[in-house]
Amino acid sequence: MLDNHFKKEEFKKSVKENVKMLYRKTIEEATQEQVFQAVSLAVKDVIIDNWLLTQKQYEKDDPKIVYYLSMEFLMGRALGNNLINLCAYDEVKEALDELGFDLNVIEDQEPDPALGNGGLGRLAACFLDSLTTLGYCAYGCGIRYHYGLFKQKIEDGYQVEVPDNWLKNGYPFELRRPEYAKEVKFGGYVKVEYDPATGRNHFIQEGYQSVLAVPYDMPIVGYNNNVVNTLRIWDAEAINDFRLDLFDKGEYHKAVEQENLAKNIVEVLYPNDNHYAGKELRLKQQYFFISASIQEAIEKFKKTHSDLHDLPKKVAFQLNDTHPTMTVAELMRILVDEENLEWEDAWNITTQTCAYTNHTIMSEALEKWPIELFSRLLPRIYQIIEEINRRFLLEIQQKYPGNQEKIRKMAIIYDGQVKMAHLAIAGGHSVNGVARLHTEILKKQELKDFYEMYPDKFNNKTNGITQRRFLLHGNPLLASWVTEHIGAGWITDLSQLSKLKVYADDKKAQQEFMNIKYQNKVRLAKYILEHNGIEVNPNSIFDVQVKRLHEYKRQLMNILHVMYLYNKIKEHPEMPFYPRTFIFGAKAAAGYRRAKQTIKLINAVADVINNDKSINGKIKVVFIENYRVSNAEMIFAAADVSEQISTASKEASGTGNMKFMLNGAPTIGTMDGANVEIVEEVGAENAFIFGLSSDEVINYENNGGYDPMQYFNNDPDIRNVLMQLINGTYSNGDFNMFREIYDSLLNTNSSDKADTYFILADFKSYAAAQEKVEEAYRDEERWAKMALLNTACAGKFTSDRTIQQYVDEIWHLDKVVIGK
Ligand code: CGF
Repeated sequence: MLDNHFKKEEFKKSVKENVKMLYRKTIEEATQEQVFQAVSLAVKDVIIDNWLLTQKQYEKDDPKIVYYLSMEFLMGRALGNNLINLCAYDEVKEALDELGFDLNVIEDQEPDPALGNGGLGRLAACFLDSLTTLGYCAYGCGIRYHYGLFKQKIEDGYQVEVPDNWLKNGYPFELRRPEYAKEVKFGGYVKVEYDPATGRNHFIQEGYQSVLAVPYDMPIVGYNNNVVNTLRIWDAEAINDFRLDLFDKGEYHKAVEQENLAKNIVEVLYPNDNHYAGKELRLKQQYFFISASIQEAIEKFKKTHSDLHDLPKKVAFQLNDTHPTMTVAELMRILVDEENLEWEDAWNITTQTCAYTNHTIMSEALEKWPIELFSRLLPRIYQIIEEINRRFLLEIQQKYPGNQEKIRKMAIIYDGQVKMAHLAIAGGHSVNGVARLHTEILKKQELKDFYEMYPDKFNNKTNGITQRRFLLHGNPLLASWVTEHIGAGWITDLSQLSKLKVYADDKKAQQEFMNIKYQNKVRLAKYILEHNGIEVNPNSIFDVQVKRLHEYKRQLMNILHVMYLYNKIKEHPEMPFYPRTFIFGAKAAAGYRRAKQTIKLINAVADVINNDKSINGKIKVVFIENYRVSNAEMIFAAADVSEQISTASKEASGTGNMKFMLNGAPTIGTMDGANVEIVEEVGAENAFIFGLSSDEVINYENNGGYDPMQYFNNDPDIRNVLMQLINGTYSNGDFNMFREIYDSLLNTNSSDKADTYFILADFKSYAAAQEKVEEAYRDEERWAKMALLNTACAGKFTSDRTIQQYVDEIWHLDKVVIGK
């Protein structure tokens, strides 16, 4: 470990050597980026020793392995996090100081590996951190997208997407492993050959195109335990770069086809969160990384085990949403076609090995692939799914004789489509939601029929976050304060935070806590000034909503409320008003029109309000460009108020809510997702809850009866705000700029449903909750107590707890101790 072996002079020497080797420069001549590369290589060198040790221990202990299969891993920067987990952050900072460099600036040189969209991908990253810190043998399996999630620029208030070329300068923490490359086949047809010796049919894919999946490994460093696990992301290369034989025959197109297939497959991450786009390339991406990962897992298993029936004892495949559901069919293909197992045996092995996590009930996120596309691209996999479906339907018929409705609702293949969630449920032994409320909604509503048929498969695993990144690294001042008060145990056992509760009424502790918050606000204010050119007052309330932009998350309600407050201040300049800074950060999927209009609206409102001298800076609105993991850490640390205002029932869990809480920001929110459990932990008096309940929302959705027009007609404040969307107040007189948003709320022009996310229904209770926030904030002691208690009660929301529950109830892994 760096901590034990860390020798400052040696480290400095190795950094200088690396600069020389890599760039033929002295350290004095090197740029900050070059020093970043050199420092990272020096750190990687230490990590590799532990990586090797971990492999040796795994070989010796032969523990059960979990493969966390995910299209997304939103890792964030690695250097700082690795140093934290190696317990070498302060030492390296010192070493760099002596070399004349600032570790913070060096960390800023690292591109944010943004191989994910939002919560789902960041969850996967937190899980790897926790698995490794807890000492479990785990592989993350994903895709090495050449372009991660786009970088967001704001031009004239609009989002502009800029490609994220994160590999441009080479990424120092990855390791190419061509020796583990796998062939993945697409297209062609299936030839059936009867083998009289065995009496079995053999299925052979012919006329296909193939690509070579080449893995790159990234180390995942456990906290202070010498364990290093692996995130294995697959890149695609052409099998034989250029088919010269075809070229000679004049078939130039065919010759380049294989190469193009390889190039395209891993080129870019689809920028959708909670939304399925149904693109052929996406299906290729899914099969590509799953086939390579499952082939590799089976090959690895067979090196030390002779009987594939033992697979479930040694291997768990966790499907992060339906994106990796192909696992079920690919595993069946390998077991039946390549390993010659009987179907029933293969099915038992598969269902005992696979488990599925559901992350959303949003219907637009449900993956359904047209049969035509699926069977053309993956002919053998499609046949296998047909057979799975045939047998599954027989099971349904046996259980519910004559019930066609059940077949219609539960079939894996129906109406010309392959339904991935149904395959994932049938093909695994566990289905979990990501917060208690979400799991209950799955059981009662969305997956009711499946729950009725397989009640034992269903379970809840409330999400969590890693405190190592989101407190220890992101908020060093608060982290040190916590350690001074309760010791450092919280770093690996977050439940110990509850020991802070005794300080809730302690004036000195309160002051220190709020002083740290203030310093973090100053740090963020500086960032905002540098990046947005907006001066914000660190003494104002920092009211923050950072997350993906989605209608159900209701950034629109937030900004409408800002407009409403502004109107009030303009009408009653004398009324008491505690200064507030409303901070937004959000990327919208590139093709998501309404979301992009909302970004424009936020920026337009910011423009008007921030430049209105008459309100004396009482309100400021800031839209932070390019919200991502690295600036998120700083934003959470500086927040006073955490906006978690989704329409109840729509946010499966949320994880930003937990990061705010950990950093001492009370929640203003609906009873949705994990907010419910946050309130349970911290107490309703330390949060600001408002709005329709999930039952009320679901009831309106199922039975109708919601009329947003009533709110418009009966409430002059609401009417006023909505009219400002179409009277040019925020658009330099352009009546049409925000017309679509207005229409979406009232729908004066079409027969579509209006205000699908119940913004007008919740608006006034949101405004009332916001008044309570102000009242509470004015009372310094009360606020300090609330903030401190939020941190003290955040123990449940560590991903260490979540992972331990996955281990105990789904994966059943063995703990490994290095050097035992
Ligand atoms: O997964 C989400 C997030 N948007 O990525 N879903 N997906 N798909 C949910 O909407 C969040 O509520 C959840 O916290 C996250 C991780 O489970």
